[in-house]
Amino acid sequence: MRGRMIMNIARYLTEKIDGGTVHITLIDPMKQSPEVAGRLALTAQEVGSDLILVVGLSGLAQRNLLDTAISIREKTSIPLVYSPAGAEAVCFSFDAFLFSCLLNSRNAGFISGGQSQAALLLKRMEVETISVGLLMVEPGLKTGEASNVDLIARDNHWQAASYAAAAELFGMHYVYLEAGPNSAQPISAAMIRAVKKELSIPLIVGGGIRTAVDARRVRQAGADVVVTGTVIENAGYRERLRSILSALKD
Ligand code: 1GP
Repeated sequence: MRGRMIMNIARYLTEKIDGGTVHITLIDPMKQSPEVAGRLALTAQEVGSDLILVVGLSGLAQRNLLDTAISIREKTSIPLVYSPAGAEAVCFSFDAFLFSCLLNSRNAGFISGGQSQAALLLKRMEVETISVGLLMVEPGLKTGEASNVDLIARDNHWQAASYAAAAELFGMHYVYLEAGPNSAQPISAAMIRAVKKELSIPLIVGGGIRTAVDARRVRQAGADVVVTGTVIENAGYRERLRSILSALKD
């Protein structure tokens, strides 16, 4: 059963980052039942993941979100955060909300439109929000297509660093470099280094991180926070996740 603690998630993350690289386990509620989502989150916690991030993509049903949040909360005690796409599905069984702006989308709905639908609700509920400047890098895959992104080329380090610097100047708390869920490879170490060099806010990196080698490379290049999703959906996920965690935390 989840030992419930009122916690400031921004402070929790800052302290964790000060102590090393943070790992986030991403769960898409549309990919499995709430029961299974709870079990996956428990495994993530057992192998040392620092936080569970539930993503609300278009088409997510309110009921599914609620049941997934309840199931994860019942089984885990690490922070549980929700990243809503808008106001289509929102529930307040979370410790904080990621308030993300997809900076390189061509569609204003992904930059501020969806966010504005949820903003007043989040303010009135007085929940903690953490603002994130999200940057989609090649290949982007389905998520990149669905969000009509002007993808940053894998080797265009200057463009990635420029967007990241803009996020910082906008006052965002984090920059998130995303290669797209299930990407064949993670963001390159060279791009991570180039972005990190220009930033004084923490850097999150995700997409295509499957192995300890990937995780170590991303960490050594300068990622403060590493996000994995797909790895937990496949057979043998406990061991895979365990080796990713040891590459991040050793
Ligand atoms: C995290 O969206 C990604 O940033 C998830 O990517 O599924 O490839 O781990 P993977």
